Amino acid sequence: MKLNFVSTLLLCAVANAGQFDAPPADLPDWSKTQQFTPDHLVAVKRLDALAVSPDNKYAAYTQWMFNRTSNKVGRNIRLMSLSGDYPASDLTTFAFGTSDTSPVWLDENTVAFTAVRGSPASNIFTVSLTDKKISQVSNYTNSVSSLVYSAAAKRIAFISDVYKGLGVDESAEKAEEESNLPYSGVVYDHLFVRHWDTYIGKTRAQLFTVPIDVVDGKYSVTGKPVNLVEKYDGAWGLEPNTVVFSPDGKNVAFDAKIPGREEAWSTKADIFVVPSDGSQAPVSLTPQNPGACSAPAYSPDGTRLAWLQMVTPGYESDRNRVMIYDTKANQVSELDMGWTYSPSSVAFSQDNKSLFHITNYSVDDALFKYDFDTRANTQLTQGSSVYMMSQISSNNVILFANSLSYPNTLFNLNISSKAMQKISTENDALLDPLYLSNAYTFKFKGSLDEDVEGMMMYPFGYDPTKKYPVAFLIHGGPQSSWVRGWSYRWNPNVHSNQGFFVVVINFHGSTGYGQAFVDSIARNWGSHPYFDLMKGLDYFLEQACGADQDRQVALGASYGGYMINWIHGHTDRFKALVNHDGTFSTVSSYYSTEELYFMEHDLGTPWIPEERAQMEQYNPEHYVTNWKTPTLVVHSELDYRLPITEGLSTFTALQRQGVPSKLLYFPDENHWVLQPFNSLKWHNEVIGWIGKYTNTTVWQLTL
Ligand SMILES: *[C@@H]1O[C@H](CO)[C@@H](O)[C@H](O)[C@H]1NC(C)=O
Ligand SMILES: *[C@@H]1O[C@H](CO)[C@@H](O)[C@H](O)[C@H]1NC(C)=O
Ligand SMILES: *[C@@H]1O[C@H](CO)[C@@H](O)[C@H](O)[C@H]1NC(C)=O
Ligand SMILES: *[C@@H]1O[C@H](CO)[C@@H](O)[C@H](O)[C@H]1NC(C)=O
Ligand SMILES: *[C@@H]1O[C@H](CO)[C@@H](O)[C@H](O)[C@H]1NC(C)=O
Ligand SMILES: CC(=O)N[C@H]1CO[C@H](CO)[C@@H](O)[C@@H]1O
Repeated sequence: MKLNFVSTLLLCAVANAGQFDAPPADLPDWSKTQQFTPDHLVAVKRLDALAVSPDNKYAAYTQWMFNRTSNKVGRNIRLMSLSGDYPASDLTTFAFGTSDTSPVWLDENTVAFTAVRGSPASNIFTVSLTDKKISQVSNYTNSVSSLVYSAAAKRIAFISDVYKGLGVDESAEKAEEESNLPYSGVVYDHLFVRHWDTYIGKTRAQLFTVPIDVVDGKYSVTGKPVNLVEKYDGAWGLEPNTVVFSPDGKNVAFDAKIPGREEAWSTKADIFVVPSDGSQAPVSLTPQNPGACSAPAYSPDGTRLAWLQMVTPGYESDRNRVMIYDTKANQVSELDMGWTYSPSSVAFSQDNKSLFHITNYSVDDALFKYDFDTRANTQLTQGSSVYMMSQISSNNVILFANSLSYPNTLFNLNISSKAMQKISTENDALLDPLYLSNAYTFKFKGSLDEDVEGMMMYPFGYDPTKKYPVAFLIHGGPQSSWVRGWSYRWNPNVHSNQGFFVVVINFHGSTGYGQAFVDSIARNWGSHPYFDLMKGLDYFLEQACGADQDRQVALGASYGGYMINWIHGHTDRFKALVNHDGTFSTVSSYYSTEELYFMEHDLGTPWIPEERAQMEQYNPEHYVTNWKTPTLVVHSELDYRLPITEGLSTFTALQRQGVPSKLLYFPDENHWVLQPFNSLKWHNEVIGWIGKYTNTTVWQLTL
């Protein structure tokens, strides 16, 4: 049976009267604008890891680059002066094949970072601002990462993968012994067997601190690393995530998932505090909370520790409440910000009087400032996704933001005027001449008679007298959102630049519209979202006479790939489909995925009869006999979230029924295609597929 409740025989409003007919004033002069292609996408310099100096005069950050000729990547550390014209230069020399990362300031003249640089593993190095001299500080044989420094503690914290009861170097020795065993079999007695893209071995990413001081004029480690979580009295293997020192340096706070037999179906993650010298076991501040806690942050005066807390057991997309712990009174209270949105990170202001937070809000990941006294919650940024921030003065914040039209870029935000001054320029020469739209938003009545938001982009060279094909992109998650943010994987501007209208819909389940909207997708994967998607696309077509209704294609990954299979069983409106790492069967994917809590919350547990019925109700596998639309399937071997068999099953159903189809397989990618050349290949096949079925000439990979 087909649920063809959405008409595909729509007519656009009277020509040139629709909301999306007249070219908006901010479209470029096409004769002076070039196409943004996947070649540009992989050439973008990726900026990350912002660290501001203790005197707020400099910012250090990492820069990643790809050399297409040698197929190599590299990463170095850049330095920007925050006074004057924001000049930036290399702090460590860039070289393809090397990676300097995790910059932290030890003092006003010294940045520590991790690198290999000829040492036996990834180690701690320093670079001096005055002479750019690089010194090796640690010489461990086991890699360290994620540096955090406290001048008050004179300790540097890092993460290293170690065996139970073994230290950093001892773990490298043990790993060497294990790799020389004459057999390869590994025994498991509980889940996880694998996670994301890795089989679980015998090591865990544990948190260490090591004393560090200036000896004979240079920074040296002055003791042995101490494992801060070794004394934890629960199941072995606590893996700290966000790590922060208390301002007095005495303690370290971190969030960590509770390890043990229930790991695969529990989301419980606690906030812990531990002495920074490891002299006592970590203590949980959230022992009774069954959900996930994250993102701890101390106030500069050390009187409070804030974090984010979900309360529903097993629900990874529950609302993040902001919790405030009074460190003296030893009391926790929830900060009621008067809404049901879900911040993803928090930071106290320098004067301890407000809390900055980054929150999905409509189509942005926006920076907000909550004032404790007035209880005002002020949105400071718009049109972008804020990624990292650091307050440098009472009225200024340095932040990384990205949007649909620019990748991660540094800005100086004036808090009172909310003006954002762009201060990094690494990608200007590459991107300035190109068509990069920040999209146009629209709203329509979707499922449950509620407002649903979407975004659209105009095709490159848009001429209102012509017709263009439509690329309909469907987000994954499903509890995430299309935002005005940059992506190296699903970048809508790639499609608009190939001559497509691009349409995206934040269907029920999307974040950024309050918690009830997020919650509504559970056990409803094929209903509200499908209705919203079809309704939103129809709305767009009514408003855009230039959109060719006979040349619509739909693409999606993960849940978006589930939805492609679901769409395929329920409508023939699309000329072609692209399913990347999508669910084939809600039942088989339960048994093969790693994070069972997600499946159990969203779809149910297959051996509980009424939940099985819900899983079956929205199982795309039931509708494969309806499949007729040419479909490209993309799946990767290291995808343990939705394993390769889901993609192979989809391809089997297509091939066995004679539906035009192709499989693009990556042996060395996970749920995401990350390697730049694989990204180029991905784009070649994906754009080639939708180009072929819409009679559109598109970009092709050239070697
Ligand atoms: C990229 O790699 C090629 C081949 O190894 C080399 O000739 C070229 O100089 C490299 N480009 C840069 C910018 O380093
Ligand atoms: C680091 O240790 C290696 C042996 O693992 C040694 O060969 C090397 O000289 C040491 N480097 C430094 C800078 O201490
Ligand atoms: C906030 O805390 C820091 C660190 O203790 C302190 O230097 C500063 O004076 C405090 N500011 C206010 C306004 O209390
Ligand atoms: C920030 O904005 C305010 C209000 O518009 C203005 O008075 C002030 O000069 C600005 N500060 C900076 C550093 O630009
Ligand atoms: C495909 O497009 C070309 C020009 O772009 C046109 O000449 C041709 O008729 C089109 N073919 C179909 C089947 O629409
Ligand atoms: C686009 C998007 O979904 N951004 C963020 C929304 O918030 C969650 C956490 O609540 C983040 O994980 C997402 O990256």
